[in-house]
Amino acid sequence: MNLISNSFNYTSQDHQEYEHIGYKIFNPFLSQEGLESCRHELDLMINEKLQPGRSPDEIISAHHQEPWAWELATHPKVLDMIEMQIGPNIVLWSSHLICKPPGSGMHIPWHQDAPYWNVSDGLAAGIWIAFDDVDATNGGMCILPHWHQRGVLPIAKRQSRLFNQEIEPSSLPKDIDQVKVQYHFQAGGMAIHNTMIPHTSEPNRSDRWRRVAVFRYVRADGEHGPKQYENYRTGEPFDRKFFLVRGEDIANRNLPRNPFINH
Ligand SMILES: O=C(O)CCC(=O)C(=O)O
Repeated sequence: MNLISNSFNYTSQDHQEYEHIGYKIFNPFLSQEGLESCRHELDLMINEKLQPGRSPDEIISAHHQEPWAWELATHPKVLDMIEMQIGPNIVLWSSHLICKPPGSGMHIPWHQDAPYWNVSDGLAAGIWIAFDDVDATNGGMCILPHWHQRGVLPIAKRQSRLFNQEIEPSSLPKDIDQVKVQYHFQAGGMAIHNTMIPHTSEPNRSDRWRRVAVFRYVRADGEHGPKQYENYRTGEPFDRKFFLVRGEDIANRNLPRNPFINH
């Protein structure tokens, strides 16, 4: 099966635009059969495998367990794009399925990714894939174009389990509603955003699902900080793992290459 649309090709012009504006949207990205297959797998995960009581917008690093997510995150066309961003030695370190059910799902405050993670900032990259049509009403994302060039913005603490910090509101533009870009996606579309670009998303206020996957990568010689996640099926904690998905283990960390093979 062709997971990814034949029309998707990350060119050097796309890359220049991404570096300049700080984000870039590709629509379509998944092929029709790829989209259907991913949606089928997501339905199984949400309806049959998810630990009762766990929210479907907090499924973190399920690529350790779900071959379809691994296959998508490590697809050669995806890695070709990531290689243009961070070089040839690529580590996959996180996936997040942020599936906001109709009339629910979390509010994600304005934040920059890099200061939030304990992995290298300038050396990291990510990809955001929509499995449903996504817009302002069903919890779509907003970003501030060009703001990746402004360095780390002041941070305010916030009471929340998953996002316990946000950009200090006074550091955001006064005319934010005019300058922010609201993502409008058709199901199967994909976006990349610079790890320093401020972004946010609202709860899903519509009667439609908003299912999205975010995969994150870092260079093999970048900072690989520790963190614990919870198994989405059982709630059991497990350590963040760094998989070398392309290139060489240049920092000699004995990185595993695949979660489905015993190393
Ligand atoms: O998908 C969203 O709602 C927000 C995603 C996000 O914050 C991220 O990709 O860092």
